Amino acid sequence: MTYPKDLLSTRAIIEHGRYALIPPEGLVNNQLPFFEKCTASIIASPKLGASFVQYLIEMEAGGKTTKAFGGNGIESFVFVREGTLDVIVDNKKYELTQGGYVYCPPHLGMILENNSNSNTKLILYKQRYIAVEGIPEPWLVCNNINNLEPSIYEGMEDVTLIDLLPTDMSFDMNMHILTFQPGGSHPFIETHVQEHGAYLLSGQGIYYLDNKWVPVKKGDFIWMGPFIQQATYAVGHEPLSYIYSKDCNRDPEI
Ligand code: UGY
Ligand code: MN
Repeated sequence: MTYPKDLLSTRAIIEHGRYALIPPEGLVNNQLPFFEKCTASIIASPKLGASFVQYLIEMEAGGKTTKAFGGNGIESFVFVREGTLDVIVDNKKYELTQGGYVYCPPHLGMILENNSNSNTKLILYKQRYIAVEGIPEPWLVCNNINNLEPSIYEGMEDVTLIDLLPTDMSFDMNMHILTFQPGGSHPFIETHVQEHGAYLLSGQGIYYLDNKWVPVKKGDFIWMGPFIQQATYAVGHEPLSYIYSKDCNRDPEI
């Protein structure tokens, strides 16, 4: 790093409690307890207004966590953006490659290990599970997005959706991947109670957030709070694709 050639500027937009756009250029690395040979950027937390915590983690070769992440009522999720990862839950090892993921239910925690010779890039997520009497707890899910068949989104051939977790009442969250071919868009501007933590895996677009159009691209993170107006048009030459969280299957408390 050296002095910039021009005035300092940023595309980041932070509206506490409403929404945020966090581009990769502004990310700052943190050290976390029990994460060895890892750098972590915390991209969403209750301090922003989110009900969950989301991280971008880079694990060096030999990097690992030395204490279980999640458990005691906290459900967790890890997705491999680049490289490979071993995830150990309940003494069982799950070997992930790029596109692989593990969802860990709230009574279990996961240990992460990079046993390869190169860096691994992860998306990590945790939130407090909302139990409902009479509904069984969710179960561990391990898969790779390359094994899942995308479905056509809202009848639009150039937009596809992948659900990473089961659409079962036991689950109070899901992770999805939406992919828009250039020129593709949402069918309408959404306004809904659910939050999203969205990480852009590829492409470029113009995103409608809180009644403003904002340019976005690969590597950006968008937090959308409850009832924030949202939709996108994909632009450029590559599909716009993002992985996003969504809370589901629960009746809000009053
Ligand atoms: O599932 C969703 O709510 C999704 N369509 N939202 C979004 O892409 N902003
Ligand atoms: Mn939405």
